[in-house]
Amino acid sequence: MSNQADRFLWGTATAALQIEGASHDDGRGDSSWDVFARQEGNTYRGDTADIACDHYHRWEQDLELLNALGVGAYRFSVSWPRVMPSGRGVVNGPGLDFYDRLVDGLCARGIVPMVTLMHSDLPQALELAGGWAKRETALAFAEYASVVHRRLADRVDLWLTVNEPWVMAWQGYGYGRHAPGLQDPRQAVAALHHMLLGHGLAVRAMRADGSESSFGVAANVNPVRPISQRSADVAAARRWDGHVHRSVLDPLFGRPLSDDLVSHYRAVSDFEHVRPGDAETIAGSSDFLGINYYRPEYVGAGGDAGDRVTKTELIVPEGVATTGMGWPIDPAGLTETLQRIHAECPGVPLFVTENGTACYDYPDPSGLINDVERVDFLRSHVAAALAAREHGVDLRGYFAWSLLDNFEWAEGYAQRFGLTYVDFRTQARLPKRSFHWYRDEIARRSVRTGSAAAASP
Ligand code: IFM
Repeated sequence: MSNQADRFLWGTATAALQIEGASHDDGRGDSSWDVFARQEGNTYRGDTADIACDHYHRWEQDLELLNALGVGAYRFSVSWPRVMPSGRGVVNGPGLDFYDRLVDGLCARGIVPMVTLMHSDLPQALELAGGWAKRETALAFAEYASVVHRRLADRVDLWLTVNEPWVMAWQGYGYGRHAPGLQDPRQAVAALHHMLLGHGLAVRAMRADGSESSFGVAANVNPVRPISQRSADVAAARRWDGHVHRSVLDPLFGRPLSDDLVSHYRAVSDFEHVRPGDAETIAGSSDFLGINYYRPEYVGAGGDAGDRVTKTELIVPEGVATTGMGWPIDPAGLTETLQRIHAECPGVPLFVTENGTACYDYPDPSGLINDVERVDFLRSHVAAALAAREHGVDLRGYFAWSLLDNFEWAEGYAQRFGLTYVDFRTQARLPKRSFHWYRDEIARRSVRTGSAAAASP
């Protein structure tokens, strides 16, 4: 990996669709999520990403927030439909210029940029042609990736191709909770394959450009726990783990899909979308891996209400503390996850590319946001990440999700993940108590530009 990636990076993360707004400015095309959110019933109270945090116009103010936070790195995503409104072919100059300015602004402040190329906002023109269920989308992704890389690679070393491919494939094409809202497991299996293929093709294209860049995927990884030691529940947990994690990590790191997984997917897919050579394109294409960690999942053998593909059911055990999203809070699960991936993918540097919590935040009469739950969450999870590092995991950085409250997909603006409170009526930014805690924590560890030694507890 490149020099920048060798240092421990404390950062924060966002995604284009969740913060930028300006959905029709300067030639941007619609993404599948813009269209999905505008359809009744798909998001909380019909919230859309049309304005979001208006970051497209307020980016300099947001860079000042990063500066005040003292982060060494910032992970953001590029909006494909802003750069290529139809997904392929014509490049939208003003769209690409925006990211050029953003990267310049980060570099001027001594903040290392980490770029994600695809964070759920597929150009709608490609979605209408079949989206990720079609192979052509993987080819188009490689073209788009190369366009962005050629423009920014002189200043950006760290590149994430796709964010949470399992979530995009299954929540989008399999379970219908995210764009494009399909409930078709067959398409979900194909979509996941094409996202991984798109990653491999994009990395190949970007490597051909010649640069110091390092490439990875940001994968959602949770510890999967059976709800009991009954053999049916233990087997269900293994199936769910295969479905959510091994389906992504095995192809990426050159392992064939395990038999148990293939037999479940065979019930819904003929695998005709897989071509000779795909496995080789996908394998060996990652210089590092991003881990998005939020919670453990408790799994039991499913009844009718559960997942039809894997015959499993997700259950939150009684008495377990949860976040605003209803997700169990478990910092030890982060240490466990990092150690697991380190063992399964030896020699692969890791980043925690997302970690955070949704709380019911509100400003008190004096304008202070006293989000003590988030401070507790971050404190315990930072310690958990560093514990993994002490146990030998090659962890290179930690990115808190998120810099700003933002558009939380189907939850709209109801769930706030930010270190900074956003008043969505006025677009005022109010740093929360957790912002100040994280700032002090970073300063205490003296890693503004990432000295690895400073990551001591
Ligand atoms: O907001 C999302 C992000 O876009 C992807 N990872 C999970 C976050 C919280 O749900």
